[in-house]
Amino acid sequence: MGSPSGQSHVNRTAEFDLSAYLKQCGRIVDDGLNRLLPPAKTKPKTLHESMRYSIFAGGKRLRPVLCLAAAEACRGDVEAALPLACAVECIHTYSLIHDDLPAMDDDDLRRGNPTNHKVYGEGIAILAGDALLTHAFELAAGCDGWPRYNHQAIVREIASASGSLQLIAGQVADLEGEGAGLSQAGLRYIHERKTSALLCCSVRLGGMSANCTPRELKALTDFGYHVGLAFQVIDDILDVTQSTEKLGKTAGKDQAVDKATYPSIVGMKKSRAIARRLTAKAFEALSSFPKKRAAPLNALAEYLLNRDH
Ligand code: GRG
Repeated sequence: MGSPSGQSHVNRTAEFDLSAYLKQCGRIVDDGLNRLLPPAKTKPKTLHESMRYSIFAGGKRLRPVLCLAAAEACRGDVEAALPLACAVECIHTYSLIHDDLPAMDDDDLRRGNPTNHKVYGEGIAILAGDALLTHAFELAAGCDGWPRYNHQAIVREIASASGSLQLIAGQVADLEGEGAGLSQAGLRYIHERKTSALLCCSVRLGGMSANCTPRELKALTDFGYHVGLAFQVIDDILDVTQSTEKLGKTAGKDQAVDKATYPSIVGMKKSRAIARRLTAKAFEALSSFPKKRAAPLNALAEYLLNRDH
C-alpha cells in the first residue's frame, strides 16, 4: 500500500477522471431525487417546496456518489443503487436541516444559501427534515432486495446508521460535548457516529445493491469507516482554514462554541497526518478489489482528503 501520502495514492487514481465522474453521478443523483421526491406543487405545497429547497441547495452529493461507486466496485449497476443513493442523501439533508435549527447549531447559512428555517420558519423546517427522513425509508421499502440482502436488511441498514446508536448518538454527544473539554477518544466517538456511520452506510448500501459477497461488504465497511473519519478530520480543519464564502456555511463555528475538534486537541499538523493515515487505511481496505473497479472509490477518498470546501 505504501506511505499515507506518497506516490502510491497518485498511481492508484491518476488515470481516473474524477471530475467527469462527479459531474456524471451528480446529474444522475439530481435526476433521481427530482423523480423520487414529491413534486413541489404537491399539497402541502410549503412542505414539499421546503424539502426540495434543501435537497437542491447545492450539496456535494458525496454520500450518493459513494453509494454508486461502491455498487460499481462490486459489478452492480446504477439503476439498482440509485433509490438507495437518494435515500442516504435525504437522510443527510434532514440531518443538516435539523442541525441548523436554533435549538441545535443555530446557523443561518448552509450550502451557500439561507438555512431552511430562515426561509420557511422553524416549524416547516422541522417537518421538512422529518419528511425527508421518512421518505428515505419509503425509498428503501420500495427495493425488492437482492439474494444476499433482502428488503429487511436494507431497511435495517439505514435505520441503524441513522438511529439512536449512530447518527443521533453522535449529535447528542456533540451537543453535550460543547465546552466539556473532550479527549481524543471522546472526539473519535462523535466522529464515528455523527459522520462516519452514514458515509459507511452509503458505501455498504451500494455494495448490497450489487449483491456483493460478505468479503466485499467487509472491505467496503472498512473503507467507509476510515473515509468517514478522515472526512470529519478534514471538515474540522476546513472550519479553521477556510472562509464562510468558500464553505457555504459559517466558518470558525467550532471555536466560537468551544467545540472539541482535531485541530483544537492535537493541533493542525497532527490533524493533517491523522487524516492522511485514515485515508491510507481506506485505500488498504480496497486492496483486494481489481484496480479499475476500485478506481472511483479510491479517487473519491483522495479527493475528500485534499478538498478545500
Ligand atoms: C440527527 C439532527 C441530526 C444530526 C446528526 C450529521 C449531523 C448529526 C449534523 C450535521 C452537521 C455536521 C457537522 C455533520 C457532520 C458531517 C458533515 C461534515 C456534514 C456536511 O457534509 P457535506 O460536506 O455537506 O457532505 P454537503 O452540503 O456538501 O452535502
